Amino acid sequence: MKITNAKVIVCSPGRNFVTLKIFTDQGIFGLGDATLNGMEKSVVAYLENYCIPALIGRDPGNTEDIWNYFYRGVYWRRGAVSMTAVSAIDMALWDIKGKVLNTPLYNLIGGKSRKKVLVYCHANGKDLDDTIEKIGKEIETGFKAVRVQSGVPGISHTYGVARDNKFYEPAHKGLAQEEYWDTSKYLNFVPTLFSRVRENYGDDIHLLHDVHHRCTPNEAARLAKELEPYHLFWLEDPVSGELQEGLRLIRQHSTTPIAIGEVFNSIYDYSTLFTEQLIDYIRMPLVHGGGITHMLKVAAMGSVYHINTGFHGATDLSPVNLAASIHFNLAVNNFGIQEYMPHQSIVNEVFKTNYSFNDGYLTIDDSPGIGVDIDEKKAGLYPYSVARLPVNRKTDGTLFNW
Ligand code: CS2
Ligand code: MG
Repeated sequence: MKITNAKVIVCSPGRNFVTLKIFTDQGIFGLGDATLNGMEKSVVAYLENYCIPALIGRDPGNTEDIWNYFYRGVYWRRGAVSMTAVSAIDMALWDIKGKVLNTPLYNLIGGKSRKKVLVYCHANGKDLDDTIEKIGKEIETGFKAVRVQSGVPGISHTYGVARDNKFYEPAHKGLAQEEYWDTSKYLNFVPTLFSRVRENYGDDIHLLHDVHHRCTPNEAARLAKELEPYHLFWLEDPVSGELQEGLRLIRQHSTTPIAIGEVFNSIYDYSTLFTEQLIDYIRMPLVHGGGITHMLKVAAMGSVYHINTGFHGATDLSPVNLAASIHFNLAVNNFGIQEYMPHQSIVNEVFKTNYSFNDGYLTIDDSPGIGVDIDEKKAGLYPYSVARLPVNRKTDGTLFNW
């Protein structure tokens, strides 16, 4: 079997998505998600100029060799743009493998370790009362785990909170907007928020929170310690993860579980975090973490150190990535939780999906491969439009992590 061609489909049903479609000489094709929010066109250029010409003529069954060709074989390897391209190629090849063998992806990577995939949703409100109300609605919808983000008194736009009371979508149309940030106001507010949430909804609901890289290790240690009484499922990205050793300080001071890595793209971003058991959950998703081939190794290494998966799953990751993640989550033993931010309904006009949500869990049908298709005609109706993530400054104007 040979790869005959591949193409990149860029569309924007409500938000931008990049999809790689790989064709074979047996009429079977595979799909991979290649979306890197706000940097879509860089991945498109890398796939079109470098990867696709090198894919043609290869046997799509050789997923390990092809993965290494685009990782080890590339002198300028790693980085978000290249790893998103590698991920898309790998995902599409596993999709083809499943279709050739007429079996769903999960069967190729261990079969089902569980019946369904626990997910968490987002609840975010403009202030404390609004957030409390939003959490109630998510619990009524059936969610067993809720990520809680709230507007902070004294900060005009906080990460993760929808503007104009619409639902929260990462990225805004046009070039990057600037936001302002005040860590001390944030740190003073968050424990009160979680105390109110537990008071209102009790101990059974799983609660998560995303710091979005905004604390120093010392500030993060304070926060993790002060949140201990509210038993979070996890505290996410308490610090930006570049300095892996920085996580030691948080660990020494608190038992609040830590999730990190939605911006990581390699097993080496995790090495110290794993071997020193500094975290509890892997956030790096299939779409940016090298696809199924690499993430199987990351999950396996994590399992040695009691670390579970908790993949990133915001709306800027396409339905192809979500479906592939459900297969993966069904299969690996050390699955923890999956982020599930349902896509706008317009997305389902373009992507034909095979998963469903019921009572806090996602399941997937038995279509071969990943099981998602793309309607290219419909995709053509929604052309790419420039959208960027915000840039963040401290209140005095100093540039800061977003
Ligand atoms: C986030 C995302 O879902 C999350 O945990 O941190 O909203 C993230 O900011 C976006 O996916 C960035 O594109
Ligand atoms: Mg996050």
